[in-house]
This record gives sequence, C-alpha cells and structure tokens, in this order.
Amino acid sequence: MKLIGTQPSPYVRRFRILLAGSEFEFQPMDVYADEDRAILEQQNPANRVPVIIDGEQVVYESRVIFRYLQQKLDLPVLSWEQENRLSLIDALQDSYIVLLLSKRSGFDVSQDKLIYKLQNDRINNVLPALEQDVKDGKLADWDYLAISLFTVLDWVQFRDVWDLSPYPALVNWLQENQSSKGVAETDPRG
Ligand SMILES: N[C@@H](CCC(=O)N[C@@H](CS)C(=O)NCC(=O)O)C(=O)O
Repeated sequence: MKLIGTQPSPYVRRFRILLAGSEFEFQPMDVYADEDRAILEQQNPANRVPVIIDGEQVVYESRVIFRYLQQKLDLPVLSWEQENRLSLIDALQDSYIVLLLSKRSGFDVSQDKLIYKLQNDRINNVLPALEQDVKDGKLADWDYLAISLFTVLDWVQFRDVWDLSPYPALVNWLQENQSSKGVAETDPRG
C-alpha cells in the first residue's frame, strides 16, 4: 500500500501515524508544484492529499481512507459520538487551513470579513468543546481520533497560527502525546 502526500500535511500525517509499524510506502510530494500536481491529479481529480493506492484501488478523502483502513485492518467502528468529534476535529483543521492559505495569499485575516469571522467563530467554538472532551478522558486512547486531534494541534503550533494557551488540557495532552507511536518520525519540523 502506498500513501501519497506532503510531508507537513496534518491530514496525511494522520495516516502516517496510524500506519506506523505497518507495511506501507510513503510517497512525499509537493501539492503546490505543477509537476507533482499533475501526477496527483491522475489519482485524485480534486488534487488533494492524502491519497492511498492499494493494488488497483485508489482511495482519497481522509474520512473515506479511514473507512477503507478500518475494514482492511479491522479497526473498531466509531460510535456516532466519536463521528461527531471527528467532524469537529476536521472542521477545526479546515478552518486553520483557510486562515493559513488566506495569509499566504496576501490577505489580512484580522480584517472584519465574513469568511474570516466564520473560521474564527468555528475555531473559538470547537476548541472549548475539545478541551472538555480531553478533560473528560474521551481522547485517552491513541486511536484515529486522538491521532487526528494531535496532528491538528501540533500543526497549529508548527505553523504558529493560533494561541492554544487558553486551553491547558489540550496543551498538556499534546505534550503528553509527543512520545506516542509514530509521532517523532513524522514530525514536520524535520
Ligand atoms: N477534506 C480533505 C482535506 C485534505 C486537505 O485539505 N489536503 C490539503 C493538504 S493538508 C491539500 O491537499 N491541499 C491542496 C489543495 O487544496 O489544492 C480530506 O479530509 O482528505
């Protein structure tokens, strides 16, 4: 099985961590380089990573890749509560990506604009919910949910896009999981 993705992508990192210790090949690429983009487009017309190729089967979209791996590796099915938590984590990640890409495109994200307000509101609503989940021990196991939360929070610190200090449970949890399986070897800092 091959995983195509960029080295810093938090979505890709989820699967590098989940698959740590299993037989798979990681094919790093630059999603913003024309040549790599053309190659990626052949596998995923939406031009996004992660993508996995397992024999003849190509699968993209993290949610779908997870379902594929759930079946293949016989991982436990998520409860609806866990599915909702994963939706919050995905929403958080997507909002941060919008803010980062906006900044990189030269926009001032502190401006009073609807698109930035929506992302900021979402982030400011989701972080306290996840802070409470961590306090309640809902992310105590190193499973796909915990890995997904870890990769978004670690990426936030790596990209310096948000101050997490108002959320001490999340910050402590992030720190505690720095030694979890697959984390060190997938660190985007190098
Ligand atoms: N909803 C997608 C999001 C994946 C995503 O945002 N990937 C980013 C890298 S972190 C990407 O490929 N960006 C390139 C682009 O948007 O053209 C998933 O869950 O897989």
